[in-house]
Amino acid sequence: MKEIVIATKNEHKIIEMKKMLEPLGYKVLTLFDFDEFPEIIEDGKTFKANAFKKAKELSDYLNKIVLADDSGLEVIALNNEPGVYSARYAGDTRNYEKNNELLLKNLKGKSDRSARFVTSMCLYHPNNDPVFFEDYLYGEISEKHAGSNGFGYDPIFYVPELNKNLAEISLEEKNKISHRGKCLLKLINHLKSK
Ligand code: ITT
Repeated sequence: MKEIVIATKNEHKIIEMKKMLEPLGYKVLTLFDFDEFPEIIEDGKTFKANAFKKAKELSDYLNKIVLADDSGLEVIALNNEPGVYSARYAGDTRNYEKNNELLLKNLKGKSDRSARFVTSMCLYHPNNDPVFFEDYLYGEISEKHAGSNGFGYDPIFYVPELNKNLAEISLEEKNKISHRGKCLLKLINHLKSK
């Protein structure tokens, strides 16, 4: 069986990514399978730099093919914040509720609420050049929370075409339109062409 290691411990991402990679016949391993591996410090200035760092460090350690994803939210009226700091916008620990509250507070009174999710992926092969993919989901930050699916900023991210917030749609629907889903599709097409 073909094997791919995804460089994450984010359980929501793992579910989203497994759902798309397993039907292609991949055995998907995650950082949970290599618990001894130390936490990777995401100190890059761009999503791409972080994705590369995560993929390279883990691949160098395991000598396996690694896929790393770095994602986040860019809000136009906040000079593209929280950006690469999306996970720790409201502080050091990953707290989705606090992050959302802070974002809504910082956007209070602003008329432009447009935003986009970004996913940058790096596929790192021990013997080949790294391959990069990127994709986006455009929308708006809503005034209020809606829905309980997904994770992170999903409850406050409004998708105009669906007239819904991301947390109101199913995982299948999210994967069809999301930054990560579309990015994975690019990756899958690349893997199929090999
Ligand atoms: P790993 O680095 O271990 O993969 P992470 O949670 O830190 O997990 P990222 O750095 O890629 O993941 O993402 C940063 C944050 O961006 C994440 O904690 C969420 O708050 C937000 N985010 C990313 N993708 C999202 C999505 O599809 N929906 C909602 N929020 C998302």
